[in-house]
Amino acid sequence: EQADIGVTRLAVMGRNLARNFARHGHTVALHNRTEARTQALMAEFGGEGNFVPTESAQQFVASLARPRRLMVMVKAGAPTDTVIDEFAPLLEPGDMIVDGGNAHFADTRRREAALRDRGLHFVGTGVPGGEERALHGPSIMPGGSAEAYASLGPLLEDISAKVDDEPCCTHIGPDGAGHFVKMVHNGIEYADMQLIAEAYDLLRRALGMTPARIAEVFRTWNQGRLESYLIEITAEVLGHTDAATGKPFVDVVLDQAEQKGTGRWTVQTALDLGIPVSGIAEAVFARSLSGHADLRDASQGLPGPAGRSLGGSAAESFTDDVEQALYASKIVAYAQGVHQIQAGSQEYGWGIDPGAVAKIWRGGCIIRARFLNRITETYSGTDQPVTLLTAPYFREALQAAQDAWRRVVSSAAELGLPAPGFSAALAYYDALRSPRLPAALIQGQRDFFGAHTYRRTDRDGAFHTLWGGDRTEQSA
Ligand code: NBP
Repeated sequence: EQADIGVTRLAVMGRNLARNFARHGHTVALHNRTEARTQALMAEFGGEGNFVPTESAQQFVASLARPRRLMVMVKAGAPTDTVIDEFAPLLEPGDMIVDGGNAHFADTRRREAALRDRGLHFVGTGVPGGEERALHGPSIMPGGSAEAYASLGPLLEDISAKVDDEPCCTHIGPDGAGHFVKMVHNGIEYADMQLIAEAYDLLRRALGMTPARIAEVFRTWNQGRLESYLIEITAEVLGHTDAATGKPFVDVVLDQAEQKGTGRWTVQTALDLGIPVSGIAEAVFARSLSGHADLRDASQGLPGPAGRSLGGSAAESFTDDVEQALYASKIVAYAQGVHQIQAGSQEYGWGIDPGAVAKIWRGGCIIRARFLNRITETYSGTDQPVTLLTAPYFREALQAAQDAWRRVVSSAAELGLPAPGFSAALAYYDALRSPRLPAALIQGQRDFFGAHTYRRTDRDGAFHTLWGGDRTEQSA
């Protein structure tokens, strides 16, 4: 029997995606460099569906129905090129290689162009959520040609998460579009996690609440508009007690956050595109700051308003205020992420629909949330806002939240508690609202020291003032 699709490299992700295809009735060819993994999968899960185990690249390729659909689940980076180089010579025009690893979109663009020259399709596909989602239905973000999606899409949609019976998989756009969107998804995930962590820290240190009590607060929030996977698991983590010590789990974990790099890529790419993703950037920096043990140790003696906490009426309403600040800051993080997706789409001619992206993020990924429906709604009409912030639903939410949001940011500053995510989000919001920005002064400074020229509000053209002379203005 010829297989509908093949999966090569059967580590946790490849193995679970292969099982997911098989559970949906597809015949799946299996291949791995070390054959023991193929045998282990067959021994343990061979009964779940139709598998075609193979022992060599040639046998693997021969087992696939044409046009061949070959999914590569390899460690991102050089190994992906190694595996592509292994298979491309064995394939024929019209065949497809799907890379479901965490590739950088620029690598995906390069690989797609190289394989297109050989008549092959290359589909760089974002697959978030880890091994559990790979088995039970991830959100899937494929990039590549429309022709490739026509053949592959139905299989990917089959194995994707479903929300309201709709697949969390859509054709994102050509070449690197899928991996770009997956990258920004991860950047938003960083921001979302940082904002939640700040909310926890403020409740703990400003109000003196215990982790168990804060877990209850998060459980309550998860019944409302903040309902999301990350809020849900936050309550689980905060409610967990360390078996060895009997202490709250969160108190025995070393407070140095790690990262694999997709958040960093999001910010690096945003810098290249000139897109202000300050909320996402603060989240990446907050992780790196946490890891600088030497810097933090050396700073322990620095003065601050030590030991103060909120009291009286401010304390009573603070929990609700933090919920508002969290929601408002989250809206800003998503607005920034959507802006970056739009900028990437424009730069590379991808034609990405942000509403369709938000829709497939509603299930099968880490940032899945009730809230995403609102983003889909925003971009489904013809009247698309320049920024998510001015869409009616979000505008109203920000209007309702802003007083509380400001109280939280000022309380944090007064108490000496870091809230970089909340603060950066509020500064972004206020900067966008400002009719005039001090950027005018910066232009003046640049013209003063470097004759960099400036534009005027009242006339077209570029101008330079003779700062060192009689300060007359010249047309540049
Ligand atoms: P890994 O990324 O750990 O490795 C997958 C396979 O890569 C291994 O089984 C190995 O195949 C192969 N490989 C390595 Br390692 N070095 C190689 C090389 N130099 N040449 C050829 N093959 C090589 O597995 P994974 O955790 O299943 O992740 C697969 C992809 O999915 C990665 O890109 C990852 O970033 C992405 N991803 C992972 C998760 C997650 O939670 N794990 C979540 C989302 C995305 P072998 O067995 O034949 O040696």
